[in-house]
Amino acid sequence: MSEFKLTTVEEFEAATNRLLETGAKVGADSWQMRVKNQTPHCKFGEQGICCRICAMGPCRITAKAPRGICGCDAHGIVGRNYLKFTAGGAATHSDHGREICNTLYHSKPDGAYRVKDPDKLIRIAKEWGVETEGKDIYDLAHEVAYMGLEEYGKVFGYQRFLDRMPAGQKEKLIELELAPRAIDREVSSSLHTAHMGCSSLPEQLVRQSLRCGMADGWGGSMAGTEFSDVLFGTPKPIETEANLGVMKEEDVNIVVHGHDPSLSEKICDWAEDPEMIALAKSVGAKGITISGVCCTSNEVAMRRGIPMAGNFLQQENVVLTGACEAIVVDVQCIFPALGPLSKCFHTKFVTTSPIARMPDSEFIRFDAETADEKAKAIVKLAVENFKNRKPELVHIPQLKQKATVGYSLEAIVKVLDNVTNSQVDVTGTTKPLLECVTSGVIRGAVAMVGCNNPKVRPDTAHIDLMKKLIANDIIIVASGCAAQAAAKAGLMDKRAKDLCGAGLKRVCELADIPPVLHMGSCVDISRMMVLVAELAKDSGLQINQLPVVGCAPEWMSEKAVSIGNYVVATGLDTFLGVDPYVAGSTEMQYWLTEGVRQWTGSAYTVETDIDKLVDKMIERIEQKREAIGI
Ligand code: BF8
Ligand code: SF4
Repeated sequence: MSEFKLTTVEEFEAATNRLLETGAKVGADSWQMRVKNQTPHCKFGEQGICCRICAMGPCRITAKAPRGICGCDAHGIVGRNYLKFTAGGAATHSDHGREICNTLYHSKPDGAYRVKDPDKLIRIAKEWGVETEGKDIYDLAHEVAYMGLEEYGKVFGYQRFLDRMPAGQKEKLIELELAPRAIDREVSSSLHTAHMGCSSLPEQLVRQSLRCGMADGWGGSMAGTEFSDVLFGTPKPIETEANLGVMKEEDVNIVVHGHDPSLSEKICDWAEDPEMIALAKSVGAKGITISGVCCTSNEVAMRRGIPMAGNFLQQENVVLTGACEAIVVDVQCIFPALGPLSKCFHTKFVTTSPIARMPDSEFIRFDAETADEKAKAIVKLAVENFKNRKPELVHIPQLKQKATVGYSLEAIVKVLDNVTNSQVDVTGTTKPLLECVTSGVIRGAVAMVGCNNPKVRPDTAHIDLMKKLIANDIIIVASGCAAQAAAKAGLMDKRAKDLCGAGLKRVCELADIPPVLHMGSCVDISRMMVLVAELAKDSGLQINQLPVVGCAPEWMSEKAVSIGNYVVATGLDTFLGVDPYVAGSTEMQYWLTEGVRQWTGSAYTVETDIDKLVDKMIERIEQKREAIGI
């Protein structure tokens, strides 16, 4: 086995720079150039103090003009902007979850979508009080999927998944008006609260932001995760590779990008079809390689071992290799830049959802009923495009790392069962993990999530933070583009255990795991919520007492703010490396970083100095340990 070495950010950047040279040859635009054009950013927007929610404005707050025309002050404007930002994110994740419920509702024994994990379906059905005895698995799937869809518009009551919380927490959230009702209601109610002439009181704007986030985390995202597992299988540890070097010059390269596994799973199925492989050979390729970008990549990596070409700010790079026959997208985090960029190469930019239509793309509408036919057509289109490659533009940076991915909650519980020598039958609980934490072998855990953002040197914050945390015996569960940063660096290679402190290294050896556990895509942060709920139940503590924190050092999207709100509302302190446009209001800063603690026992910390951010996290974890006497 070759010697193990992490890939550095400098190596990532050298590879990108080489690709940008190709881009320059063909006159391609890049995000690096657009950042320069957009900098410096508008100060009003940056501080959140520009309001244009009614046509008397736009109003901008300055020392001379401390109120908008309606009299709203900076705190109200920043707060309303923050709530609208949250609503955008919660709507987006939740609509993804709704699509998955819809796909499950259309599953058939002989159809494009089948139930791959019937045990999980039965577990959820029982949890929801559905009779399962003697029922056909597809009848059950349709019944549970329908109930899942009803969670979006239920007339009364709260999200069903809240019953997974430790005793008393749901009731407390109801009392505080933080428990999410119907998912769509929380999104609508947020837009109503933030409408002209409604709330301008920071306390209420923050309260509704948390509640709306909770509708995402314990509603839409959780449905997305759970029913994706039912349809496509609950992830188990699986080997894969990460970074642009996973693309193969001799193959037809199809890159899947976006979020909903309903599309990417079908593209993967058809890329394995003998007829398609024969077609690829007939056009001069050796075969077909699928790789992924962003969360859809996480989805297919953890269920099928499909390699990860990269994360958010690497999406243009896959086209710049000159070896991408098609980049196939569904929804979210897709740069409209991919349209014009693809036109500089032979790449087909295929959009598939009416939710995400873009200029300069080929639109092939994808849906559950015609999934196979459409996926086959897309794969065929890519294969036939191989002959249009311009060999002089082809350059695939030879950077990649091995990664073990697929640590669903179920998988984590299973692998950690091997760690303790406890005589008690602990199978199926988080007790082995708790024993590692209480004994101090592991000091705590960090949920590392989120995106890339040009405001932070891409991937540096993720990688530097993770290295320091694991060296301090803090285990990491990662999702989204944070997970891909770790995989590209090599932190999901089991050999990265040598970078850990002695305690975590021992756990990694005994359980045969890497120190950074890939827990999936961004909707899968709901897996992390169930994990902490289980840890709390098994330890007899509240979630907010656990030595666990959340961190999004390079976040950029509305979804990330929605996530942050539900992670805080669930009880975990959350550390951000990018300010969520609240610098313009001391009151909003107070509510997010201190005020919410009276409700949830947790709050945000915003720190753009990454060294300080990691030290603050470690300090918080140690404080939590001390408070519970471990
Ligand atoms: O949902 S981490 S850049 S890909 S928003 Fe987007 Fe951010 Fe990546 Fe997935 Ni999540
Ligand atoms: Fe200006 Fe008030 Fe209208 Fe906002 S709601 S644009 S602050 S008048």
